[in-house]
Amino acid sequence: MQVTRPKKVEIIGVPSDLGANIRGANMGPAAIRIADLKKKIQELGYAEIDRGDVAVPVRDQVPQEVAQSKYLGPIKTICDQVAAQTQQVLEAGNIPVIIGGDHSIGIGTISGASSYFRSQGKKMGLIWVDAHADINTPTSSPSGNIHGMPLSVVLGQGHPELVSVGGPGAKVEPQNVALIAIRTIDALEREQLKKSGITYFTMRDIDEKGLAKVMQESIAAVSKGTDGIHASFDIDGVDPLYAPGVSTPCTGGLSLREAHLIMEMAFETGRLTSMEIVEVNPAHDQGSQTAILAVELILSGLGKSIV
Ligand SMILES: [Mn+2]
Repeated sequence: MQVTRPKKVEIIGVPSDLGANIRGANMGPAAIRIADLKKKIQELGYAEIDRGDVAVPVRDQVPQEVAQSKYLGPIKTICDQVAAQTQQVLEAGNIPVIIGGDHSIGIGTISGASSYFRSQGKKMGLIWVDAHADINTPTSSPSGNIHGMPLSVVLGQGHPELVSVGGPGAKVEPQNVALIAIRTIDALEREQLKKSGITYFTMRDIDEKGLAKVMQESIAAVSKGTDGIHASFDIDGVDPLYAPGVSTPCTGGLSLREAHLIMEMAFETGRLTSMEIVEVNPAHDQGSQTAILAVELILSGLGKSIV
């Protein structure tokens, strides 16, 4: 007889917008919770533990020299905490769901998940959904904002303080990374992307191939030789028509159903071990539309299906 343990989801809130120059993503975790995240996860049949929010300094209280460093020190401290918590949840056999917060927090989530797999001599794959490539380095970035750099960092490049979160070096291998829905890339970042060795699909690729095919190819890449998959879903990957509450909206994005299909197909691999939804910015939202979408995408990633 098959014995199944009760499935448990653990929420980690990361109310930080320090990685962005546009403010407001720090309110994302509150808006996502208010959109009934807990209740809806429970309705899906999971036990749910909310671990609360990771400590984040108040932006207006941070000294000016730290602000000029683009909040590098505080972001490192935040990511260290996120990494430790993500690893703890995986070690407990539970599913970490991280709610942001700007995308710099992905340095923490991915480093923590990677530490868990590496401690067992295993590897993980990474599905990254985004309008932007987030693969800038301090030398390629026009703005220096750290939320444009997390993918580079987890591939082992960029600020050494951030690369060292959760242990030294790259946290994922480029052949196990799939970047989906990109459509706005900085000039020097384009070179970074091309030489990175990751699999990437622009919106044009999605137009031509269809999202199901893009996901099949993505899943093949992130599954090769790995034992788990982390989904890092930047809500700005979705078209602003459906997700207006973001800091950096880009038209020409994913439709509502394409966004869901990504999470549904990721769940169906049976190996989606952790996920995060980032860049919900309630200061730019229309009503709670974007926070509600964030909850719905999490549910698709946890196995909610139409029938
Ligand atoms: Mn992003």
